[in-house]
Amino acid sequence: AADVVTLGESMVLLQPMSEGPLAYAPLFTRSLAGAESNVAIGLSRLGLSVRWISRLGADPFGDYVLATLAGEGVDVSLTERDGAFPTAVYFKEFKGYGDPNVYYYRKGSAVSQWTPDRVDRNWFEGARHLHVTGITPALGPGTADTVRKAMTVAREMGLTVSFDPNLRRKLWSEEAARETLLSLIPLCDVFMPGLEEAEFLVGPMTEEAYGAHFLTMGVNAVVLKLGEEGSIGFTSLAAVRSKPHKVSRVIDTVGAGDAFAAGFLSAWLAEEGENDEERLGLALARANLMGALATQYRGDWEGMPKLSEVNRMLEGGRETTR
Ligand code: KDG
Repeated sequence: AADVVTLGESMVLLQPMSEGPLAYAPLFTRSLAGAESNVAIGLSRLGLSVRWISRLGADPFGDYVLATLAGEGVDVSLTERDGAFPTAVYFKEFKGYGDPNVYYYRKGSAVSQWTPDRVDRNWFEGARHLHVTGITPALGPGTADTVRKAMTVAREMGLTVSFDPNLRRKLWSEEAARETLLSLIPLCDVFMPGLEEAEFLVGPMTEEAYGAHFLTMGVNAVVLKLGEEGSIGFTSLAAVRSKPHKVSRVIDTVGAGDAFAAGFLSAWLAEEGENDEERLGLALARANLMGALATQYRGDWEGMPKLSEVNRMLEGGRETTR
C-alpha cells in the first residue's frame, strides 16, 4: 500500500540547450515535468511509498512518463491511458536572468478530459495521505470537480490531504483561479501557499494574519513559503519560523515548491505523534533544505536528494566525494 497518493498531470519537458529566445533554439534535452509527479519523486527518494494517479495518451511520450516515474520507484499502476487524447508537452525558455518562461502544449490533453465520475476509491485504498495542487483544476472543464471529489473521497476514507495552490496564471483567468482555489482550501488539512499566492487569494496581510486566516477556513496546518527567507508554519497551537538553507547560486526555481512539499510532508507524516512545535520545526527544516537543493539544477526533480543525503546535510555532516 502507498503512504502517499498524488494526482495530476505530468508532461514531457523540452528544455533548450542554450539560453535565448525559444524561437531560435535549435537543440533540446528531454525530461519530465509536473508538480505532483515532482512531489512523488521527492517523496520516493525520501523513502516513502507513493502512488501517482493520472491520465496519459496512448503515445510514446506517455510511455516515457510512465517509465521515468516507475524508474523512480513511484507506483503508476492505476494511471489510465487514453487513445483519443495526447500526453501534454511543455517547454522552458531560459533568458539568462530570472525565472524561465514556460510554454504549455496541454489543451486537450488526456488529463484535461478528467471528470469526477472517474474518481475511484481504489486510488486511496491503504494510503495515509493525498497531495493535490491548484494546477489540475485549471486544466479542463471537469478537472476542478475531479480534484474536489478526490479530496472529499480521500477524507471520507480517513486520509489527510495537503493542497499546494500552485497558481499558474497562464492556465486560467485570475477570477476563475481565485474562486476555485479558495473553494478547495476547506477540503485540505495542510495548506501550503507561497507568500505571493496567499496575497493573490486573500489580499495583503502580515504573515501571522495569513496563518490565522487560512486556519479559520478549516485547515489544520498552514505552511507559508517565503522563498529565500525560509518558511513559517502555523497550527492552532504553534507558529514556527524556519531559517532558509542558503545556496550560493540559483539555477532554476521551477520545482522548488514541489521539493519543499516533499520535504515537508515526509517529516510531517513521520512525526505524527509529536507536539505541533516540534513537528512543524522538523518538517519546515527538511522542506527548506529540499527546496533550496531543487534550485541548483535546470530540471524540476533531478537534483532532489535521497534520505541519507538529507539527514547528513541537516546534521552538518561532510560528503565523501572521492
Ligand atoms: O512546479 C513545477 C511545475 O510547474 C512544472 O513541473 C510544470 O506541472 C507543471 C505546471 O503545470 O506548471
